[in-house]
Amino acid sequence: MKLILAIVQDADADRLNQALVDRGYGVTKLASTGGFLRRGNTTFLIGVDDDRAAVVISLIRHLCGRREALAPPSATTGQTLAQPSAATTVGGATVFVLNVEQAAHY
Ligand code: 2BA
Repeated sequence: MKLILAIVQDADADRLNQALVDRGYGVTKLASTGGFLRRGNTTFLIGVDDDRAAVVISLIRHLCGRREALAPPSATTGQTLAQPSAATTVGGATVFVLNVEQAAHY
């Protein structure tokens, strides 16, 4: 068994949570804070059988990984609605995969 520890952006957390629950994975979601930027982020604890870990990691990568998105016009100073939106990088996930020695539900 593996314990996947994934630190993701708050904006991506609900989508990941729903995707995992829909697929029957057990999930714990913690409110966390990045030590460097001191901004809120979300940490997931996901315990999975070894043969399902790759699927979970792939979901995290696709739903929460760094990607390009268009910023709304109002997010750019002085930009009007007629001007094209600027592309910006959003998301980002830090993932640790740990071997679990023992797991129990009492
Ligand atoms: P990332 O490396 O993508 O890290 C995003 C968040 O993931 C981190 O938030 C932290 O909450 C967690 N994290 C990353 N590496 C970790 C680790 N080895 N152990 C435990 N948690 C870890 P922040 O600490 O606020 O960092 C935000 C971003 O600032 C980082 O993005 C990185 O691009 C940059 N950064 C972090 N530490 C830095 C440093 N010492 N010097 C320069 N840039 C740093």
